[in-house]
Amino acid sequence: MRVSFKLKFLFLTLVMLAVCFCGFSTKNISASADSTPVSEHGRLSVKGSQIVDKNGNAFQLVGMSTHGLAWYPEAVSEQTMKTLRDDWNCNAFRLAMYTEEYGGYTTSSENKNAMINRIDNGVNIAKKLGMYVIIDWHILNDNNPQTHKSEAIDFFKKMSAKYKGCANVIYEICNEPHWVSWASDIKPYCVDVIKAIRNNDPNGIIICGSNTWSQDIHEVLQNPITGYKNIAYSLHFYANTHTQWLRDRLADCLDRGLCVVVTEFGTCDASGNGGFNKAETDSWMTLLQNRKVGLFNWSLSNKSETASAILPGVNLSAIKPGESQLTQSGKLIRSWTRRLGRRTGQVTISYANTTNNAVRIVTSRSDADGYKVWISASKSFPSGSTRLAKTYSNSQTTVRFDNLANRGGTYYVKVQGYKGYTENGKRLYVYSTPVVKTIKLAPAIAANKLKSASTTNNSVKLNIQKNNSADGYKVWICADKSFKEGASRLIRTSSNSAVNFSFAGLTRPGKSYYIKVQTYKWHNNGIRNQAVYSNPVIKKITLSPKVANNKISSAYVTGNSADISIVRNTSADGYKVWICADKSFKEGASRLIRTSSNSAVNFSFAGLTRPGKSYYIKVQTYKWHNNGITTQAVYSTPVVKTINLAPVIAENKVSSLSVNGNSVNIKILRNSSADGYKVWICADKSFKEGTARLIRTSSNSELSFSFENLAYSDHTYYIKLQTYKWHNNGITTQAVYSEPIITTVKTDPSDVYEPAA
Ligand code: IDC
Repeated sequence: MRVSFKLKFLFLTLVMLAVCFCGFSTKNISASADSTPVSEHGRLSVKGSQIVDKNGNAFQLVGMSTHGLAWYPEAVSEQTMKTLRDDWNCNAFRLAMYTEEYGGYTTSSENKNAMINRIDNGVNIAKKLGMYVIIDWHILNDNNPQTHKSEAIDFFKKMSAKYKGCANVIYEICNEPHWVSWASDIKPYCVDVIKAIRNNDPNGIIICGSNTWSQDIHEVLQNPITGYKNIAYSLHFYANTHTQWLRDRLADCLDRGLCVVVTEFGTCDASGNGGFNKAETDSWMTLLQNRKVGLFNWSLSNKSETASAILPGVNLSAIKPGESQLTQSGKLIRSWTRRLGRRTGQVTISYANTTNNAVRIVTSRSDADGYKVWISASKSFPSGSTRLAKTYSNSQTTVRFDNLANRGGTYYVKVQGYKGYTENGKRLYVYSTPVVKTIKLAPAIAANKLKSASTTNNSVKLNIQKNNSADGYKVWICADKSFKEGASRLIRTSSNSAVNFSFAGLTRPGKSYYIKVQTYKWHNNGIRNQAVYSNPVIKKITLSPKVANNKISSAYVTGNSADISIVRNTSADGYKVWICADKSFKEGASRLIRTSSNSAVNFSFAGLTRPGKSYYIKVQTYKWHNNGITTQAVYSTPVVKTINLAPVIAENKVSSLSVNGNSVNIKILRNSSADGYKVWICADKSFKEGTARLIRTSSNSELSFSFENLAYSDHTYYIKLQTYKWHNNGITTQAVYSEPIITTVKTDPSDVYEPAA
C-alpha cells in the first residue's frame, strides 16, 4: 500500500514536471502578475524603530521621490511607476508637493487644485500597481511649518478623509523645516496636523520632519510626539554633504527606538547639483539596508542637475526598464533598489490534502526560485522537531510530508518563497513573508465490509456494513483491478444510511468483476474541506452463469390434481415449480415444490379445488452459485404456463345386461357430451392388464358391448364402465374419465350352456 502510494505520488510529480516543462516556460514570471508589494505586505505600521508589515515583519520602503509635482508632473505615470516597480524593484514612491516654490500648493487656488489632482492621480496609480505612496507636504522656502499650518491642516484633512481606508498611503507632513525650534515650532505643528489626520484616519503612518532640513532627529528623541501610534520621523541626507556623523546619529536614534524613514536623499551635494559621491552613497545604503530603514531617492526627474536619476530629454512619463535612460546617479540608485526591493511575490498555501499521518501542500506560485515548507507540531517551529521540504523551481509547488507521528493531530505549516542572488561573491537569498497555517490531519476512517452480495447474470446487488460516523460511501465496479475512470462505474452516497448498491446492465454473464468500497467523511483540514477515505476494500465478484430456461414437457390433470413433467437440465442443481390460481404466485396463495436434484422432474399437485378451471404453473431451474461473497441460487428466467383442470365427466350407467353361456352383452346409456366409453371385463376386481378385457369406443353413440368366450362358466365377472372425453389441459391433450361404475355378472353354468345355433 505504502509503496504503491509513494510510487503513484512520484509518478504524478513527474507528470506535473513534464507538463510544466513542455507546456510553458517557467521563466519570465512577473511577481506583479499575482501579487504586489501592497497585496503582500498590506497596511504598514510602526513597531519600535521599525516599519513593519501586516504580518509584523520588518519592511523596508524602497522608492524614488518625484521632483516637484508642479515642475515634473509627467513622471507620475503608470508606465514609469511600473518600470520602477518591476525593473527597479521599488515598492513605493513619494509625491513631492512643494508648498511655496514654483506653482506650489499655497501659491494660488488654481495651483492648489492642480496639486490635489496630481496627488490623486499619483495615489490612484499607486493603488493600481500595489505600491506605497508618500503624500509629501514639501515645505522648503517656507522654513517654518507654522507658516502654512492652516493650509496644511486643511490639506491633510482632505487627504485623510479620502484615503483613510487605503493601505497604500503614507502622510509626510513637513518636508524640511529649518532655522526653527523642534519643541516650539515643528512639534506643535506636527501635533495639530496629526490630530486632523487622526480624526479621519486612525492608522495611516504619519512622518514628521525635523529641524535643519530634517537632520535633527536627535532633538526629536529628547522630546518625541506621544499619544499617537504609527508616527515616524524623516531623516534627509545628501551623500556628499552629510556623511558618517549623520549616519552615526541615525544609528543612535534607531538604537534608542526612534522610527526613522529617509523620505529623501541624494547621491550628491545638498544643493542637488554637483558632488556625485558613490562611496558615501554606498555607505549610506549599506546602513539603511542593514537597519531596514525606508529610503526615497531625490529625484525622479530629467532636470539637468546631479541629483536627477533620468537623463535630460528623456520622456519622464515612459521610463523604460534598464539603464539606458539613467544618469550616473540613476544607475547607482537603480543598482541599490534592485537589491533592496527584491521580492519573490507572496506565497501561501493554496491547497492541502491530508491523510491521518501525511499531508500534501500546494503553495501558490510566485516569482521565486523555489519554495520552502516547514511542518512542526509546535507553532514556534523548534529546529529539533521541525521538518523542511524545499522545491527548486517556481513551478514545483507541491510538497509532501509522510509518516507524521501525531496521527490525526494538528500541525503548523510555514511557507516561504525564496530567490537567490549573488552579491560581492556571496550567495544571498530573499524570502517572501512567511505564512503560517494550521493543518489538521485527517481522522482514521475504519475500512468497511461487504456484508452480502447477490448477482444475476447481468447485475449485482451489494449490501455493506453501516458506519454511523461516516458521511457516505463510494462503491466502484470494474472488470479489472484498475478502477480507471471510464472503465469503472461508481456510486457515491451522501449519507451513511444508504448501504445498498445496485449495478445493473453488466455485460459479461458468469464473469468476474471487482468491487471497491470506501467509506468517507468530510474533514476540514484548515485549508479546505476534503473527503477522507478509509482504506479501500476490494473484492472479486462473479456474476451468475446463465441458467437455461426449462420446459414443461407434459402434464396430466384430473378435476382436482395436476401432474407436471419438465425437461431435465443435467447442469442444474434443482427446480422450483409453483402452482397458483392467478399469475401473482404470491406466497400463501401459491404452492411450491422445490427439488434438490436435477433428476426429479415430476411434480404433483393434488387437492386442487376448482375442477375444469385454469391454474398457472411457473417453472424455474436453479443452480448454486458462489458469487465471491455469498453462495446464492441462480435461476433461469421463469416459464409460466396455464393449465386447465379436467372437467367432471358424468358417470355412466349400464342399462341392461344379458348373459348367454360364457358370453356377456352389455348396453349402456348414451352420454351425448362424451367422446367415447371404455368397458372392461375381468374375472376379478383387479382389472389388471392381461387379465382384463377392454372395449373402447371412439364415439358416444356406440352403446352395446359384447364379451364372448369368457374363460369361466358359472363365475362372477366384474364389469367396469367409464365415459371419457378428450381434454386439452394446456400442455397435453389427454382423456378425462368419469368415475368408474362397477357391476357384476355371472356366466351360466356349463350345463345350461346353449351352444350357438
Ligand atoms: C531642489 C531641486 C531643484 C529645485 C530646488 C527648489 O533639486 O531642482 O530647483 O529644490 O528649491 C532638499 C529639498 C529639495 C531640493 C533638494 C536639492 O527637499 O526640494 O530640491 N534638497 O537641493 N533638501 C536638501 C536638498
